[in-house]
Amino acid sequence: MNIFALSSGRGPCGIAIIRMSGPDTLSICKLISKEKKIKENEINLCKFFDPKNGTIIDPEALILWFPKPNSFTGDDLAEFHVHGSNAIISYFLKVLSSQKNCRMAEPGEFTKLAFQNNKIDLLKAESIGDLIHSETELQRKQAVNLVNGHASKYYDDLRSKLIKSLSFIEAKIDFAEDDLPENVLKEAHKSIKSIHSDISKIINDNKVGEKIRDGFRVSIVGETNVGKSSLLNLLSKRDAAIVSDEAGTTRDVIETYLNLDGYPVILADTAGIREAKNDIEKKGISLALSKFKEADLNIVVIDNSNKKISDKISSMINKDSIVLLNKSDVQAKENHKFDVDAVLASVKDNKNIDKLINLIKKKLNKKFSSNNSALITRERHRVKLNECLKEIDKFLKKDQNKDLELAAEDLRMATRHLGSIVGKVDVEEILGSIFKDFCIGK
Ligand SMILES: Nc1nc2c(ncn2[C@@H]2O[C@H](COP(=O)(O)OP(=O)(O)OP(=O)(O)O)[C@@H](O)[C@H]2O)c(=O)[nH]1
Ligand SMILES: [Mg+2]
Repeated sequence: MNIFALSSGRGPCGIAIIRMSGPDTLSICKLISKEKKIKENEINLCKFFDPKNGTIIDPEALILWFPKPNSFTGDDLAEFHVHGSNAIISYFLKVLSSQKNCRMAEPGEFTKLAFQNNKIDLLKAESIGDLIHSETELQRKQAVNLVNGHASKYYDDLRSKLIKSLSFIEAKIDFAEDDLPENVLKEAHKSIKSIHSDISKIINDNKVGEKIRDGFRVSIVGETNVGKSSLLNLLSKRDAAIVSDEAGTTRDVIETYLNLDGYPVILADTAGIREAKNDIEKKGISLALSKFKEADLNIVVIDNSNKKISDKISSMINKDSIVLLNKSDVQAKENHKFDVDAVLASVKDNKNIDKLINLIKKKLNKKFSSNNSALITRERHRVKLNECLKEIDKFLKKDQNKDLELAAEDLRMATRHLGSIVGKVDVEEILGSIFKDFCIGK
């Protein structure tokens, strides 16, 4: 079967790229271009025709032809660069779909083929997906690291170490005592313990990899009328929330996804904290408090012209919060001091908001910095690492003198779990879930 898809965005655009992979790629290239010879790994300037009636589809186009196995998918592959009008794209796709054994690719199918043909491992396949979907600089950097295979190498090395220890233990089972050096088991144990500690470190990383992929949770909290919704609107550059001088305007949680100077952030505006007068207000305040609790960082907004800060608000100021002393454009009645990070600003005049953004970035950076060479970017990796740890724990608890064979089985399981992160085993079950999020043409 041959697959094809529009790999670039929809038109109209300068150039559209249509990709095709499969055994008949070259013959189809020749058929639609009427070229007798297509140079491999080179750019071929050509025209494209409808083979049914000779109509010119595009008078000036390109074919990039990559014979297998040195192509992205590992199968024969071609890229057709055509002018990016919707009419040309539709005509071109229609011609391809009318060829024998040709069908539209499913989302991520080119990458899936690359994986099945051993061109890339699972981590790389996932990271290509992340790279395509990256919206902020931090996400792009993380995906580039993964595409470059740093994490794959780290997991592969850990797995090799585990297999080596396992082979010592199997040798101990298979051979008589005297044939093996005395401390073989001890060494294996030591190595397994160090693997255990390495994996634990990766797991206890504050979920930084997943946060970068999905967004850091930042909540805006404070009393009513202090300018919380105004801040959300300013940061998100749109009127996402209603702003008014009526106290208690915002009753629900309003969330927006932002690229905050390279940082992916899910910003939540919340109802003002106050004595609730009715059930709806009560509910709104309780939602605000739960957003406060689940946030990675809170911006506690205080009206600079207010005299007193309530106990409830004071209790919300902690190491995971930044105080935004808002309305610096009006006269302050009190000189508020805080022992956490604070910015005196005016949302109305957009004054010192850059300072606030820098502080948000600094705090997120500090809280989520990690020295690990492998960052967990998906729940799937976390689940596998936890399962691997569980098996190692089981192994370490067993009496090596009595249960060596059972202990070896624990290690075998641990190796499998670790291997399945990069895709060495148990592949089929996880394939579907990974590639379904891809776009068609990748
Ligand atoms: N002078 C001044 N007024 C501001 C500033 N920021 C917001 N305001 C005004 O303060 C009032 C309340 O603003 P909102 O953004 O609705 O405040 P809020 O905290 O969301 O209020 P609730 O939703 O009721 O909790 C509005 O009239 C805003 O225009 C500021 O920096 N300076
Ligand atoms: Mg509001």
